[in-house]
Parts: sequence; C-alpha cells; structure tokens
Amino acid sequence: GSSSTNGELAPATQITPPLSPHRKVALITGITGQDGSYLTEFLLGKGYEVHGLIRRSSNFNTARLDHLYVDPHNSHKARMKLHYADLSDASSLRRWVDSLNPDEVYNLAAQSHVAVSFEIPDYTADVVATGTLRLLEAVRSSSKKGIRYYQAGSSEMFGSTPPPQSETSPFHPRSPYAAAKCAAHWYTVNYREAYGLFACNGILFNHESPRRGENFVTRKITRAVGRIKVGLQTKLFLGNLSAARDWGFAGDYVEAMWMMLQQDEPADYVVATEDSHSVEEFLEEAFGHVELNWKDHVVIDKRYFRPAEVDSLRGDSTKARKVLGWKPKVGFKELVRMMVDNDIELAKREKVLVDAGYMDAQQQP
Ligand code: NDP
Ligand code: GDR
Repeated sequence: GSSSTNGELAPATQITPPLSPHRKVALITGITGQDGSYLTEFLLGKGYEVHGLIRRSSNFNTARLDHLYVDPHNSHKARMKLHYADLSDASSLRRWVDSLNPDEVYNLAAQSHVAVSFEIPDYTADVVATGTLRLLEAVRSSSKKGIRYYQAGSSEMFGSTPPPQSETSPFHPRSPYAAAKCAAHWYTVNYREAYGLFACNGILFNHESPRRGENFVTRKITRAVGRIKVGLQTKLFLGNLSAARDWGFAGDYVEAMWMMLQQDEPADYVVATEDSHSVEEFLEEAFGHVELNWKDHVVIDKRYFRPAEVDSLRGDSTKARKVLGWKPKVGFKELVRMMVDNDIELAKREKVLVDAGYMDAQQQP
C-alpha cells in the first residue's frame, strides 16, 4: 500500500504473468500477511492462478496485496482472487478447497505473535494447531487427489534446544504459539504417513522485510529509527536485548516453500541463513546505518519480556541447500539496511502529514 504503514513503499516489480491454459492453482491461507504477499508475487511470476483466504475484519487488512489486486469486476485478467474464510471455521476451509480444486495449498495463517500467544493461548491453539488439522482434513477429504500441502512450521518449535538446530533436533517449545506449531507439525507428518498426503513442513527461522508486522522486534526497531531520524519520536521501548535470532529475508524464504512442493517426495526442511545475531546487534546495525546511537534512545520496558524466552536460534539448513538447491540471497546487514531505508522514507511521508496538521507526532504506529 502506498501510504500504509503495513506495506513497503514501492513494490519492487510489476507482475505480468504469462497466460497458460495449464496454469497451476494455488490456495494460500494467511495471504494478507508478510509471507502471503511475497509468496503471491512469486507464484504469479511463475504463472500460477492464486486464491487467498482472508478473514473478515472491521478494517481493511489487504494493504500488503493492494499492488497486486485487479478488480474481478473490471477484468477477466485477475490472477489473484480473495475469498472469506477463517482457520477456526472448518466448513469455510472445506468449501474453498472443494470448489477451487487447488494443485497446491500453502497454510500460512496463524496468530503468529509469540508474546501475544501468552495473552490469548486458547485462540492461538485453535487457529495454529486445530486450524491446521481442519485444513489438512479438508485437503484429505477433497475429491481432487494429489493436492500438495505446505505447512508453515517455525524455529520457535526448537525453543530451548541449543543451536545449531536441524531437522533432527528435538522440539522444546517455550510458548503457547510454539507448542501449537509443534502440534501442527505432527498433524502434518501424521497425514503424510497415514493417508499418503504430499505434505511438507517448512521449519523456517525468523524472516523479515519492509512488510514485517510492526510489533515484531526488527520492524519495531527500523520503524523507530526512521521516526527518530526525522524527529517524530525520541524513545524506543524494548524488552530482552540479549536474545539471538537467525534473521533472513522473507522474499528468499517463500521460494523455499514452493521448492519443497516441487520435489518427487514430500519431506520436512529447515530454512535458515545459518548466521545469528542478538537484538542488541540488530540495534547497532539499524541505528548505526543512519549515524544514530541506539543507547541514546532505547529504554528497557518490563512489559516486553516474555514469561519464557527462546535465547538462541541458529539454523542448520544443510538439507534444504543440498536437496532443494536453496540458499539465501540477502544477508544480515543488507536486510537491516533495506528495512531502515524503507522506514526512513515512510517516516518522511508521515512528517509531511504531521507538519500539515493531519497527524499527531506522538501517535505511535
Ligand atoms: P503474519 O502475522 O504477517 O500473517 C499471518 C496471516 O494469518 C495474516 O494473513 C492473518 O490475517 C492470517 N490469520 C490470522 N488468524 C487467522 C484466522 N483465524 N483465520 C485465517 N487467517 C488468519 O505472519 P508471517 O507472514 O510472518 O508468517 C506466515 C506464517 O509463517 C505464520 O504461520 C507464522 O506463524 C509462520 N512463521 C513465520 C516466521 C517469520 O519469521 N515470519 C518464521 C516461521 C514461521 P490478518 O492479515 O487478517 O491478520
Ligand atoms: P519471535 O520474533 O518471537 O522470534 O517470533 P519477535 O520479533 O517478536 O521477537 C524476537 C526477539 O526479540 C525480543 N524482543 C522483543 N520482541 C518484540 N516483539 N517486541 C519487543 O519490544 C522486544 N524486545 C525484545 C523477544 O523477546 C525475542 O527474543 C517470530 C514470529 O514471526 C513467529 O511467528 C515465528 O515463528 C518466529 O519468529 C520464527
């Protein structure tokens, strides 16, 4: 979206997919999220017809997709279509799987915020764990055979298992979100073993972008850097700065999802950069990029500490690199700079609105 704080400012590419009578059909849950938008761009570029399930919201929730949207009333060329459904509503999932006959289903929908999962554990389990089961059941019972299924697994499942974490490392979840993702992982393995479903778990380590939700730590930091730099904000409140994460670029990671579904056999894969940095190192890099010192602005606020923390994640993605031929293109420094540069531009636009009296400078994004 152009002036939206959700999306990146200018889409990198215009999608002009080739017309093919044999084009594949993909169904994506969580299409309005960070990964959903990148995966949609990627699949449209490959000539897919993309259907996305969106949930009803009192506000528009499609800002990350606006640049891809073609009004179905005005054009028979619309190659991305959106439908209402919810992971908590089995009948809606079954209806869309049955009527769209997808070749591939990507289950990206989730209450994906780890800290929030401690506040709404029951809902998180319903959407993340049971929602996955509902979708698997819709795929299994569909009259269309051979549907390929991707499950958005997470490095959070490893939790307190020390790095490096690979497909054979034990799960030790540290949050309701992570425990629910473990259940979803095993539902997916079980449907593969019990029914012969072509189902894959991607165990993806953290991946970020200018479209990252604003209450995840990377985007929270780069948004603040932008606003501090143009004078809209002075302080940034954060929690634990010593946690380490293996941060990659979301655009690289959605390719791995697709690659998993193009193999001869279904399997589970860790996807990671194999490089790990602390939140403090992210701060150094992000503030340093625009000649600011994070220590002049960051205030520690207890409310952002979690009841149980995941201290250190660094993936071992040997299998994905060997079998899929996947590797990340964007490294840590490049990722941080991409996000900061985007958010400086975004803050400049906000400044125009503030200066004209259309927006309150204190209003936090
Ligand atoms: P986001 O939080 O950006 O997107 C989540 C998506 O799920 C949104 O489209 C959201 O809709 C949708 N959603 C939430 N609840 C429901 C529901 N009840 N029914 C239907 N849709 C729902 O997440 P990301 O794009 O970052 O991540 C995609 C997936 O990958 C998630 O499952 C996440 O847990 C997982 N993951 C993410 C990683 C990361 O680093 N980004 C790493 C590993 C796994 P709405 O827009 O309306 O809120
Ligand atoms: P994470 O991402 O929990 O790894 O889950 P997040 O960015 O929320 O936290 C990363 C680390 O930063 C610390 N932290 C803060 N986090 C937030 N959100 N806000 C703060 O103010 C703050 N201060 C410090 C956290 O404690 C944590 O250690 C993400 C999500 O995308 C999941 O859906 C996904 O499964 C995993 O990545 C892999």
